[in-house]
Amino acid sequence: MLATRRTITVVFTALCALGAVRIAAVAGETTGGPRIIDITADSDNRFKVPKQKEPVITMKVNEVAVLRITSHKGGEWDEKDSTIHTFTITALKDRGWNFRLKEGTQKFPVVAPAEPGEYAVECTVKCGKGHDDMKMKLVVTP
Ligand SMILES: [Cu+2]
Repeated sequence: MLATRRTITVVFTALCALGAVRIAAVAGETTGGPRIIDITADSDNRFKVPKQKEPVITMKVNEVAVLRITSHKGGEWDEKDSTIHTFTITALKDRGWNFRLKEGTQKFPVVAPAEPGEYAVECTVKCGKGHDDMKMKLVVTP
């Protein structure tokens, strides 16, 4: 009888611990974790950022964030791997800032550079009319 009660207590404690872990995990998704930055690479061959007249994103030096880029086909795309646009910062290419975009939404973890300043973003896939002007800016603040 005593043994049974102890077993029940152990099982109950274990279930409580599992519950606590799950709650922590859910809370982490909503409050913790890196900031998500939304960008659209649109079918009119322009970058768009919500609430921005000109497409600009701002990060702090060394900030870790996730770019969530939603892309739509323009008039042309790269037939080889069906890349429809790219999000490319030439100055930061060797640090991973060069993403080949496919139709739909993709997430890319990024780290802002240590040097504050303005960085030009461009699309390097010939995506049709407007391609030459398919540009936006990353502003890195101290
Ligand atoms: Cu383009």
